Amino acid sequence: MVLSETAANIKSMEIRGAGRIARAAVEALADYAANLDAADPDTFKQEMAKAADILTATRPTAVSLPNAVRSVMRALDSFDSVEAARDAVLARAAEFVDHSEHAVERIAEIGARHISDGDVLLTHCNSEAALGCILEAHRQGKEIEVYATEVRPRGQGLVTIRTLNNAGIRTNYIVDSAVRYFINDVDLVVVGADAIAVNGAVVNKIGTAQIAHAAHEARTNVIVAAETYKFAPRTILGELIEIEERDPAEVLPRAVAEELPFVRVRNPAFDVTPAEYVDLIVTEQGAIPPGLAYTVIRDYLGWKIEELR
Ligand code: RUB
Repeated sequence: MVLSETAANIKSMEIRGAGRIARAAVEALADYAANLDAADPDTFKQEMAKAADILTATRPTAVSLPNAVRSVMRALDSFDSVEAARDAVLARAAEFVDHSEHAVERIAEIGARHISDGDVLLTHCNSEAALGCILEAHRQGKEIEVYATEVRPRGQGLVTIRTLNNAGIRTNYIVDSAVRYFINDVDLVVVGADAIAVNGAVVNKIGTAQIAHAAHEARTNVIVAAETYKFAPRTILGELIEIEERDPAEVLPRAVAEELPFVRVRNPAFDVTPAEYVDLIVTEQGAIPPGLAYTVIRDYLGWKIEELR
């Protein structure tokens, strides 16, 4: 797929979910590098940087996207030929995709350990990392039941219930606002993440914070399944994670909105769940309490506070 097509598909959410977005961006960068004609390594690098910017500008919240793109672009640090630079990009991109796929499998194995036989789970949105844990627990023969939310306005819950149904997992499909009504029937909330801040706050699909709040009130545990590249390094500089606000027409048809001049439709795609509502973050490197988010940023993303100026 050409770069502009991948960028458009990420923006329109044809490609969606933080992990898939990261892998698609990396593959698009590799494809771009493979076909890029450049007179010298500097021009090659400049053109690659422009391509990287187009991809990172598509959706602002999923930090997996800039983290993945940066990891490929770092391969371009110093080269004396275009061919060597190209090979380095292709190798790094393949390495990232491979790492990402293995990370999801590893998270599934680790996450499944936290799911017990007989558990009733609740998930929100459509996260391959969160679903990986649920599917793996089921594969291990644990008897589980799932509540899956509808996920207004884009309805990602439909993708989730199809996957759960195809696996033969007993599933209850509920509207987003029914979470508190059912939370006492739930043993464990399992969700994914688009970004995790240094203080352990988790950014995920809009509604996650309300769910985690209801779970906290009901003393129901919340686990977040997230690859280490979902951690946001720049939050150690005090930067906030930008929350994407999408087209109001996703919530209310434009024709109806035009009849209501005093009504402004707001459509944030994500929200922030405070660390105190999160019990565990399952990464491919192991499960950590949210308070240890900095260690992931330091040890796996290579950002050390003592090296920041
Ligand atoms: C998707 C979403 C998912 C995370 C994690 O939002 O919030 O929970 O991206 O997914 P959107 P994964 O549908 O707006 O992209 O575990 O697949 O990376």
